[in-house]
This record gives sequence, C-alpha cells and structure tokens, in this order.
Amino acid sequence: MTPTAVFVDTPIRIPATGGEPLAVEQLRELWRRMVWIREHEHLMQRLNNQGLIRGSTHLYVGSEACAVGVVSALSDDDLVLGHYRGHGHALAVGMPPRALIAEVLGRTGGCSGGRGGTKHLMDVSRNHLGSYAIVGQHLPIAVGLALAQKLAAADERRAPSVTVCFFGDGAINQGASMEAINLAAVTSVPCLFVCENNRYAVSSPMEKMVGGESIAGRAGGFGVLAEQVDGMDVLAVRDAALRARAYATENTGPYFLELLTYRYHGHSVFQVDDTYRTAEEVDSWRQRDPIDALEKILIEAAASGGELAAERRAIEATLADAAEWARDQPLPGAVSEEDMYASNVGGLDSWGSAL
Ligand SMILES: Cc1ncc(C[n+]2csc(CCOP(=O)(O)OP(=O)(O)O)c2C)c(N)n1
Ligand SMILES: [Mg+2]
Repeated sequence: MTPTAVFVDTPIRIPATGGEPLAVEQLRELWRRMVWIREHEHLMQRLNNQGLIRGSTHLYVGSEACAVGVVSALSDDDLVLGHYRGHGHALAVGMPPRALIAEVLGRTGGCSGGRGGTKHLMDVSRNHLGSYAIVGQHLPIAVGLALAQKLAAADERRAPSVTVCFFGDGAINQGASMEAINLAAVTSVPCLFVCENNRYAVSSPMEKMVGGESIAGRAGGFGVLAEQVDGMDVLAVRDAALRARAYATENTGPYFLELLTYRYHGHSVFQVDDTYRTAEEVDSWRQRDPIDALEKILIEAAASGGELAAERRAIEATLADAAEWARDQPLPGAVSEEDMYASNVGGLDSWGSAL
C-alpha cells in the first residue's frame, strides 16, 4: 500500500533570509507545495475524464511557481485574491484538499458549500478572499481591500499588510483592470498586482492582443513600480514578491509583477484543440518546468531522487483519498438566504469596518 502524505493546511511561509540562500528543508517545502498543486491538477483531469466534474475546470499545471513563490513571501495579515484558474492559489494558502476537491465536485464540504464550484473558491480563515470568474473583475475589489489595509495601518489597528491580486494576461485589456491600477497609484494603496502572463487568453496569443512593449510597462505608465520575472523559477518569483511586499508596506503603495509563465494544458479541460500553438513551443516551456528545476537543485543539495519520487506518490495517494471522501459528500440543498450576506462570512467584517 502506498503511504499517504500530510498536507500542511496553513499558507506556505518562508521568512526573508536577508540574502542568505534558503536551507534545504525550505527548498523542499517549496518543492512539496508545488507538487501538491501539480498532482491535484492531474487528479482534476482524471475526475473530469470520468465525468465527475459538472461544467469546466481550468488547470494550473506549469504555473505552480507563481502561486507558491508569491505566497511563500507573504505575512499572516496579507490578503489573497485569485482568478478562475485558482486551485494553485488555494492550495498555496493552505486550503485543505478535501475542501477544494469537494468544491470542484459541487459537494457540501467544499470551501464554498459546493455552490461555487471550481471558479468560486474562498477561504476567509486563510485570508483567501475569493477566486473570480469574470476576467478582471477582482482588481477593483483588491484595491478596496488594500485601502482598508492602509487605513488600518495608519491608525495602528493592524500592522502594515498587502493585498495580492493574481490575474492573467487577458485581464490586462479590461477597462476595470486599468481603472484599478490607476486608482491604486493615485490613492497609494499597498496592492500587489500579480499578472500570470502565460501568453494566451483562451487561444488568443498576447502578441495579437496586448499593445505596447510589455504588460509590466503598462503598469509603469500609471506610475506603478513594475518588473518582469521568470515565472518558471520559484526562487526568482519569491525574491520578487519579497521585494514587492517590502516596497508596498514601507511606502504604502502598489507594486506590479508580470510573471512569465505557461500553461501546459488547454485553456480548460474542454479545450482539446491545441492548434493555436506549436508542439515545439509547449515542449520548450516544459523543458523549463519549475518542479523539475527545483528537484535538480534538491538532488544536488542532498535529497535522493527516490525519496522525492516516493513523497510524490504519497501526495498522489492522499489526494486520491480526498477525492473518494469528496465524492461521498451530499449535494448542497436549494439556494436559500444562507451564506448570502456578509454577516455570515466571519472575518470580513473587521476589514469592512476599517472603511
Ligand atoms: C469579462 C469576461 N470576458 C470574457 C470571459 C471569458 N473568458 C474566460 S477565461 C478567458 C481568458 C482569460 O485569459 P487570461 O486572463 O490570460 O487567463 P488564463 O486563462 O490564461 O489563465 C476569457 C476570455 C470572462 N470570463 N470574463
Ligand atoms: Mg493567459
């Protein structure tokens, strides 16, 4: 029987080392969390193939370094919002796999009671304030939360903190996104915009969709400090997120990261036509796989390949158990007023009152 693994149901956090290299166990933690995400997504693909997921779902395979690298650099008061390709962000903040899988399967026991599904994940207890299905809709929400954080820090009700908003390259052509970035600049709020630029919005290549030299350059046009980062390198992402967070909290202002990444699978599990990109292109990104790259570093630093493979199998087994559990949960009842009002969503009130 394959041994099972224990998921650490708190956000992955690795304090800044002041430029010192991370210890082997810390590198292993980053690797482990990326593997949980990768294997979770493989499981989602299998559940979809078995017809167990109603509607679609969007896999995060290839971009694990983005969620893990950024969340590892945060502090406990920081808030996170994601988009519909959101399983990776949820696992990075520590959402238990059972709650995530049950949600994707539309079952009670899911993080949103099984009523939201794959695109509407939320875990207020872990400062995950939602994944959003409408492209670009959540950037204005993130700016509002960052304003609440600014006010709470100004009168010393809370330590300075940031709101992190993950979104895709497709969101950068939405008017609401541009308005939000501008508003963050003029109101000077600690919002960390994280654009996961995987080069495509469904099947539209960014070269045909995004004018200007770069997405980071667009943010720069609003006067927001911005950088382009290798989104396939978890250590580079983490370093950039540490810089961004330090800037945002010390200066009470926004920061923008454009993470250059890729999705190995189709836009959603329904997109089987891959003719909008070449096999060579997909392969060239797979060669730079973030998990393989870190595995190489770990093996050079002491870990044995066999030990890592065994841990990966244990993670896979635990996820399979979680899926069994989730499948046995009842479907939610008819929609009622329950869960409709903020007073039922403990934790948000304290941020709301900052305004
Ligand atoms: C306002 C809006 N327009 C269109 C859609 C349909 N849609 C869903 S995902 C998507 C592409 C978004 O691409 P991107 O932001 O690059 O994210 P990725 O899927 O690449 O992670 C579109 C157009 C939507 N959900 N919302
Ligand atoms: Mg994209």
